[in-house]
Amino acid sequence: MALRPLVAGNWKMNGTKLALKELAGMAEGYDAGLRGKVELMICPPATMLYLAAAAALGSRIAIGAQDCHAAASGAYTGDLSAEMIADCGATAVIVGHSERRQYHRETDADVCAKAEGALRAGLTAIVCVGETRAEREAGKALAVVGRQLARSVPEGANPDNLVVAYEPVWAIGTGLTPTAADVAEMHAHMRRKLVSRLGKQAAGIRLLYGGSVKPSNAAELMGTANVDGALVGGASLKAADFLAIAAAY
Ligand code: G2H
Repeated sequence: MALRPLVAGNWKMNGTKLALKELAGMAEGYDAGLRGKVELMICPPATMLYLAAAAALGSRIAIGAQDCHAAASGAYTGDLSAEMIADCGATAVIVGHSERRQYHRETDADVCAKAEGALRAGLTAIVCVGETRAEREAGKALAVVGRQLARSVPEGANPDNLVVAYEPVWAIGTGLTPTAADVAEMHAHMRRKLVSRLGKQAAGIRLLYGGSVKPSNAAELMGTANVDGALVGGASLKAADFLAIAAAY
């Protein structure tokens, strides 16, 4: 079954509201011919969520956040709940990105709690998983990612509220990418794990590849079995690059 592809841009900690002009360029290109083929999403910094959601209105480019707190509200200075993100007009949130796991020491249990928060607030959770270079070289990539999936994906996940992004840590922002065969092997593994846990419906959960996706490698990655889209970092900051990746479908 071919799923409707999703190309999501993760702007990370880049940009001020001036960057919204890139979003306008993306909306223009999307409406000019891509809309029927692929879903687009931009995940800007939280400071831009409200403005981005308002700017994206009408273009049907979805807006997502890059992280959320697990709780709905409370004394958590500096944090944002999934409910607040939804209140901005966003429809999704990335959880468990390796930069959060690495720099904020987030565990699989933390990621699962955040994903539960996302589902509670009616958002789609984009759960990120991926092995380090040492884990891949030790032949442990499939086991590591299988374990992350088992522990990070919440009960109640389904194709309408869950997207999984496979992002090998060693490929993020480095220009390195795994071979298409490695990506195919990992995505087939993730699909099997999700189906065995969540049942046949998990065939409809979109599995994105992320890590140094750019216009020059998008077609090969996107043409790989069980790759239902991309999570794009650096190359999502400019409308021309992001649209070229989306057009690779
Ligand atoms: C991986 C990816 C976006 P980049 O983090 O999530 O970033 O495409 O810059 O490697």
